[in-house]
Amino acid sequence: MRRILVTGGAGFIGSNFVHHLVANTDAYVTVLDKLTYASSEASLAGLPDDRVKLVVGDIADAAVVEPLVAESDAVVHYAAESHNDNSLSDPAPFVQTNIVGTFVLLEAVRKHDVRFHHVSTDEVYGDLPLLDEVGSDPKRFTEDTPYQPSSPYSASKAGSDHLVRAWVRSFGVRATISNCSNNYGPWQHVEKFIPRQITEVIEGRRPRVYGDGLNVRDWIHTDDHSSAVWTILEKGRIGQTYLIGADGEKSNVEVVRAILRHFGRPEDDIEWVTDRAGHDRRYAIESGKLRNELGWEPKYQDFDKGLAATIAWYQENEAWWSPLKHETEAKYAAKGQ
Ligand code: NAD
Ligand code: TDX
Repeated sequence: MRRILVTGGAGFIGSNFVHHLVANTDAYVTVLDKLTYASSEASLAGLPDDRVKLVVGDIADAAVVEPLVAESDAVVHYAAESHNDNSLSDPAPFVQTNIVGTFVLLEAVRKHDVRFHHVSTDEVYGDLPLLDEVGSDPKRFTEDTPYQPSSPYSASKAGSDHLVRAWVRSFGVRATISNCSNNYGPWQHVEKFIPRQITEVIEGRRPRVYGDGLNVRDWIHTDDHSSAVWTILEKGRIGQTYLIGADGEKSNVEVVRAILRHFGRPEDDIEWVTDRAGHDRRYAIESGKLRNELGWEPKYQDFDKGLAATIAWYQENEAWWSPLKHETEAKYAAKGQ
């Protein structure tokens, strides 16, 4: 796998994977990215020109996709519309990019018999009850959990997963799928929960928490997501799905309190705002298959340490996120969030 096409490689997680490839493999990387509002060319700065090339284009455009796939040994597919709140305001680009875009890529890898890895989310499984609602049964998602997506975003990702599974079974496409839990780390857009709260506090406002704040997310550092995807690409069995998670369950209010503590602010200095429609209650990943079968382990086992490093990164990179902040907050303000 010398030549790897990374779709969405100028986004938060895709760009982290490109850095991972350059640092840990001898692969040549082509990034195909439409450079939407969520992308950041700066996240790819400093990478060697003779190893990484950026092509600006749409994954739903077969004329762009086909020749790039034809010259690749593998495609790792990150490109997506990724934010649940946006999918509630305007679902159309989610269906177009996440479903139609994945279809176009699948047709190209089928034609040229190229290895494909599809990056997806645990949200395709819907949600779980909170632990105190189920007593002693700490149920988590596994590869066998039935699909039950809640939002236009998660439904579009579920649709894309189903397309990949069908292309494997019907056409023999050499594909794997991973479904990962919530990522955090540098270069995440300020619309997302952790960067939004860090930057609200840096700008002197209160963190803004939806509903009762008891919703649980299973946090993983994006470096660990990248090493897991590379492990699956190298060693995963064709046609298989692997869940990626690092045992990082935390309620939203716990995360916000950790951020406030870090800045020496009172732990109850929270702005409680309108809940998200259809808000999933709890996500939790059982990642035994990936760990036992492929020998993967996360490096970031200490959330507080990973969070402190992420806060430091946002403090040092205000020039990057500050221009994105105003427009993002204006959109939230219009919805009372
Ligand atoms: P992101 O929004 O930060 O980045 C998405 C990238 O895709 C951007 O660079 C954007 O320009 C590009 N893109 C969007 N539409 C495109 C199109 N039509 N053609 C080409 N490029 C296009 O997203 P992210 O958080 O980095 O997520 C990356 C992938 O990982 C997504 O598939 C997402 O579903 C999945 N995922 C994300 C998380 C998470 O916590 N963020 C967790 C699990 C899975
Ligand atoms: O301001 C906020 N306040 C708040 O309480 C925001 C932006 C979010 N939240 C809550 C909603 C969720 O319970 O925080 C939690 C995390 O929210 P997001 O960052 O929007 O993530 P989530 O909806 O869980 O989805 C994320 O993880 C799975 C990614 O955005 C998806 O791309 C990925 O598939």
